[in-house]
Amino acid sequence: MEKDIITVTSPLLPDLDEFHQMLQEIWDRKWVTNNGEFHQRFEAALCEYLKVPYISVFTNGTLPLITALQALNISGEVITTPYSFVATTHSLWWNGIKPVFVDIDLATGGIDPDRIESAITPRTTAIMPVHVYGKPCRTKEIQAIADKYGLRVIYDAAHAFGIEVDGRSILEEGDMSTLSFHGTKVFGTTEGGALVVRDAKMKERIDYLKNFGFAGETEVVAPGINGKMDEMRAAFGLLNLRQVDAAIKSRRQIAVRYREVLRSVEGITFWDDMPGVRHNYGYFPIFVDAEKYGMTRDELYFKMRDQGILARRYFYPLISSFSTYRGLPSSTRENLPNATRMADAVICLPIHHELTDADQQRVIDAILKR
Ligand code: T4K
Repeated sequence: MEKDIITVTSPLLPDLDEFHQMLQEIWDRKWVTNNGEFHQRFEAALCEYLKVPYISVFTNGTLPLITALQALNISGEVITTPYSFVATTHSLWWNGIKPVFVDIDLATGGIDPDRIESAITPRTTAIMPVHVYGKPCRTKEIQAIADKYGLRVIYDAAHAFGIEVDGRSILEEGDMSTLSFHGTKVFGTTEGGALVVRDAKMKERIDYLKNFGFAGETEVVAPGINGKMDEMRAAFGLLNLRQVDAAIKSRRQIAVRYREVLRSVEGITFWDDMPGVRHNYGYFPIFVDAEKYGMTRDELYFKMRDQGILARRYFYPLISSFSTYRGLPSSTRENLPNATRMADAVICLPIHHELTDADQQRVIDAILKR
């Protein structure tokens, strides 16, 4: 029955009356998209909340990746990881760039900086790391390599809304960072996304690129795309910004409870908070060691599913194993032992702002009673 289903996440929804009032304003203005008032207010509010200087909002979290690569004229080969959502690598493919997969670091799930240099060739132009689950990558080491070889760094920070390290936004790392505001994220606008950039000139370029390349009524300065966010979603985002802190707080309580109970379960591991990091608890991945736990990851996953608990195996299978990418020289299991291991062990448990104690207990019981 529908009410018995526990989903991995649930969208953060604004108060309907407040949303209706904002819709009324849009109706009154008769201005629905193309850098409208809510769009401008949303960008300003995001800069303040996220502590970043310049942001450009988009209609989803994939177009910012594609646009970042365009804006920085990235070509040839880009180093990335296969432990992500397919959109990361697809953005390279859509720009005619060859992805070069480098293995991840088991402590962060992000790219292992120690393995980057050996993957650099004369065709390498950039690195695209992923702050997977919002866990910060080893950004200092990545930047040092990028500086040494003159490479750009574009972070896929789709999961990293509001993540700070020692009070500084993680989105300030590298040349650019992208965000996803998909409904499944901690902070959402139904569909949506953003690109965080360092200076006003680049923000202007991005704004052209997401508007077909138009720089004025009659001038097109680049082959841009349509990535503009409409007024309805900008209004949705403005309202959600008011409640995202409360949502993160609720998610944190759920993470704390999972850790308390699961710490003593043999064969189940997970990550603790990192010192100095403000986390957003967007995901709660656990890793199943079949031998110690007495059940494989998939056995546990399907058992939960049978009980109506829709946990997810993010990110299994690895991107490198999908048919488009399987034939790449860097896609072998031998090249990607940690990513393979993590993808084979992971289950992301249900975590969201509305998960009840009773439902969380059902998830816990499913794991404990094996
Ligand atoms: N880079 C990374 C690292 C990403 O993770 C993503 C997206 C991107 C880039 C690209 O950003 P976007 O272009 O998507 O903005 C979801 C999302 O569609 C996707 O945004 C996300 N990553 C990915 C990790 O997960 P699915 O296929 O898992 O979604 P779905 O429809 O199965 O939903 C999962 C659960 O969420 C459902 O069981 C119930 C709940 N849900 C979902 C929706 C859509 C709701 O309760 N309400 C809803 O409206 O992909």
